[in-house]
Amino acid sequence: MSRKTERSVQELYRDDPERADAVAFGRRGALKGAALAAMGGAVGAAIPFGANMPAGTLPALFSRPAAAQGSAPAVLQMEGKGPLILQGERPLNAETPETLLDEPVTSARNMFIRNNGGVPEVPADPKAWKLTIDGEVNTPIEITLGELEQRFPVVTRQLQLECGGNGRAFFSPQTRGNQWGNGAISNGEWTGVRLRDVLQAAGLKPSAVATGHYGADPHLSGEPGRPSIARGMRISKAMEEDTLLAFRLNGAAIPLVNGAPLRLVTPGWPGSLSQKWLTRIWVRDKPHDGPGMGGTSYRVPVKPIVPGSSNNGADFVDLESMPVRSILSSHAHGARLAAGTRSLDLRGAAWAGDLTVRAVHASVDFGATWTEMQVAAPANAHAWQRWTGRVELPSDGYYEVWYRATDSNGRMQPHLPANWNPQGYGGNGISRAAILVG
Ligand SMILES: Nc1nc2c(c(=O)[nH]1)N[C@H]1C(S)=C(S)[C@@H](COP(=O)(O)O)O[C@H]1N2
Ligand SMILES: [Mo]
Repeated sequence: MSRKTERSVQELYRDDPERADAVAFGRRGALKGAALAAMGGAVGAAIPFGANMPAGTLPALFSRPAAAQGSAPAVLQMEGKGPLILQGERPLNAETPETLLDEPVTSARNMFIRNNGGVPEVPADPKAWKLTIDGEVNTPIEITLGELEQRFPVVTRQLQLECGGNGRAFFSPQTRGNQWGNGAISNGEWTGVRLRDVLQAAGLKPSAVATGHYGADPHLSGEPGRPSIARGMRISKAMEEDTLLAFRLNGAAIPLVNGAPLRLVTPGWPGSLSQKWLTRIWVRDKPHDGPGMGGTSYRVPVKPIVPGSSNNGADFVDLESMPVRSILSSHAHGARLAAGTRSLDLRGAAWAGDLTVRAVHASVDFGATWTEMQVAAPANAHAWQRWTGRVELPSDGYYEVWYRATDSNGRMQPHLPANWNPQGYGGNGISRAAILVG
């Protein structure tokens, strides 16, 4: 069928889902007869499990964020970086396509980039980079990177680093910010010292309840000394053994855009707590109040609010441990496979903030039946988990691979992102990848 028809189905769903439903499905219910043929025409293939297609849901082929679609995504061109999806140039933001996250340990070149301001100059002597720890401590510390490495035990861990807005593009209505698909996630192997050890060396006062983080990146306004972002966390997270002051990634220097020469890695919590180009940790006697704190920033409603409504976030809470999510890295969304393909060997990763992943399931029949995948143990706490599994296909045609993970508390990714909030945090609905066979 023509491009025009594809566009009109897509547009109709976007503009008037009720009417689109009525057109595609007749009355609410399963796709049948002429309507099924029309939908098949729109996706360009027969739909073997079309009878299971849920009313009111745009086919995945049309519903992925524009940035993640095969059509014409802007691609990052940067030395040392792979073909990431460019989300914006000022500040620079780039997302990793799910298929580039097929590596068990994310390479530096495929690590997403999320900047709120500019990128600092390359330091002439990284070892001389200075970090200050002050505030509610007995002995404020000013220490160089070289001294940090000498003085404290050095550890290496695989750690998930996920933007608090990962999955934002799937919220409806649309929310403010980078329209990330599922690719604002990395699982690098970080080397550094534990923040805990350094805080203990400074000696926390009983009044120490939170941290505040500062980096050397210039604010886009050019105003000297104005932080582009300065977030902080409760002290218990700062004292966790996987919260690192990191100075190496995958055994090599950290790329400048990813925070060299020194950054926080606060795994499992919003990536904004992993301050790059780290210069100062201010230990606070109350929750930190820098840019990126309070209001609707990195905060989610306690009681659901009306999607699309405005809210000052006064009754919201900070998003802390990230919710369970999965990615499919073996097959690109929109992939076309050879006629006669009758099974798919699927592969991906899943993670769940401070928790672990208990199960991953995949469906190729619009959720009527689910196949349990094999989920590997994490390399260490706070590393993501790889999953693999096979699904069978009865014939050529249009399929959607739906994939969803369940965390160690038994919470499963919801059908659609829930708890809508104005800046689109914590959305972790089930993902759907369109696959065409033949
Ligand atoms: N100094 C500084 N640190 C920062 C940011 C920033 O803009 N400036 N962005 C944060 C956000 S929102 C995220 S998601 C992570 C992204 O880390 P990455 O760019 O290395 O992937 O860095 C965090 N640390
Ligand atoms: Mo982020």
